[in-house]
Amino acid sequence: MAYVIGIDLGTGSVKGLVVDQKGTVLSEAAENYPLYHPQKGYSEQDPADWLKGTKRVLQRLIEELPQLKTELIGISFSGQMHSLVLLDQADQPLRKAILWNDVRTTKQCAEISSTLGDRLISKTKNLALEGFTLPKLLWVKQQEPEIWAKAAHFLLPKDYLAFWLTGNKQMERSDAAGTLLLNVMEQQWDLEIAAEFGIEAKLLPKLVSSIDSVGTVKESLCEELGIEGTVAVFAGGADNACAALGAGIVDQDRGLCSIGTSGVFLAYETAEQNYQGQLHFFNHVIPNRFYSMGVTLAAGQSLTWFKETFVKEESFEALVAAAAESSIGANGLLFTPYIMGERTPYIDSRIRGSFIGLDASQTLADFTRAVLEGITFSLKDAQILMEEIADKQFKEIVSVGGGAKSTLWLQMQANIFNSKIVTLQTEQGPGLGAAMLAAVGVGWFASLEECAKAFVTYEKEIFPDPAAVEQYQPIYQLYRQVYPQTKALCHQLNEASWES
Ligand code: XUL
Repeated sequence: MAYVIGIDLGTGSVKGLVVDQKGTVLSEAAENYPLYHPQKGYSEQDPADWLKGTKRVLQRLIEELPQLKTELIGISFSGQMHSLVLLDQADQPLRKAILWNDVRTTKQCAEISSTLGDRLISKTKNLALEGFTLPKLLWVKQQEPEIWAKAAHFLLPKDYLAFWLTGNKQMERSDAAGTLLLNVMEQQWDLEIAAEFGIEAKLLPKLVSSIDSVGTVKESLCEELGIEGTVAVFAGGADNACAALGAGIVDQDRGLCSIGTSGVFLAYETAEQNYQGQLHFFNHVIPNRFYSMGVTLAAGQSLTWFKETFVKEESFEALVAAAAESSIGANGLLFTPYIMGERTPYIDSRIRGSFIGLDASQTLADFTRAVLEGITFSLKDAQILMEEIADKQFKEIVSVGGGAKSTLWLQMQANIFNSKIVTLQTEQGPGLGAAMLAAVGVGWFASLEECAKAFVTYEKEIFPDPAAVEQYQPIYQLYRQVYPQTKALCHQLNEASWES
């Protein structure tokens, strides 16, 4: 038997999955690591923790399945996007990694937008957001010149992991797309942008594609782990692209709705689109393909906040199931999930959420239902942009994460998106996408599409109820008015100081 491992280097933990040629997951292991917040808005991680965690994951997988020592043939990765790893001449990290959810770079984003003007969207297909990598590079250059002077290479988290495993440095394109230094359609570094911001070309790593081989696991590591064979390492992909692959988003027929802490609505793209930065637009892990994506910053987080604040003792399952006692439109209550600011369709870090239409007759069930509906409406905003700007017509939407765990919420998605919803038989997230990259890399399949046919199985199918679809339409139109009508108020609240 032969096996591959998919490693998902996330923000909270690193997870590993052992997969065989049929796509069966034989074993899983995960290791957590800390997040550092040295100042408000800062979010950092120690790259050494990623390596320690990954080594432990590999050790645990090998302990559980000792045949991996001789039968493991390939490894690939999925990684948190955008986070900056800066290395010196001797390939040592110069500082902690500055993560995708770090928001210290507002000034650098403004500088990028004003310097590049229209070129920003035409070349990178995205707007300058605090989370992306170029603003982080500029921040280090401006705020930590002594570190910048020693910078010899920059990598993204999973590329650093590939370097640790193989000794070879490169950056893979679906991740490079999130740096704002890649010309997304040409799939090459944009040397004009780099030069404009004083980033020397030698800092930019060699670009590779997701299924490209980037070497083999180093001998010293094989010895430490007890691996006797040769293990090929493949470049891997950005976590959202790998999650899409693992959910079978390999053509235009299927969209993806993923509700975790944040929520993502994602579509496969074959060509350039004119989203003007309202949606993210990145390279897919499938060669020469792309994906567009809308992000609701606090999707599952809105529900968690609501539960923890008002009904801590209740379980999620019971709380969500009880929302069935309410009805479409939550008895006149609307919720907007902007409790952490928003990305799509409004890039606004100062907007905040609201409950609108509070009435003395409303119950806990109405409030819970309003939260579920608000999160789903927010993801529909991305779907509408895809339909209106790119004429997308999804045959079905794959629902994963928290939104796929409740029958009520699944039916709500079908009614609000007005689309058939499907769920996955076993949900493995981006780690399965990473394993699929390795599976194609080692030659088990001729293409990622072929691998998806073999590895991804759908389970439930939920169809929209035409009467409910109609009832939701005017409610969604009201929801769309909440942002413009609360924006000024929220910005003023945000600026006001309530300290006495
Ligand atoms: C995408 C983004 C996040 C990270 C999380 O633009 O910022 O989804 O990839 O890992």
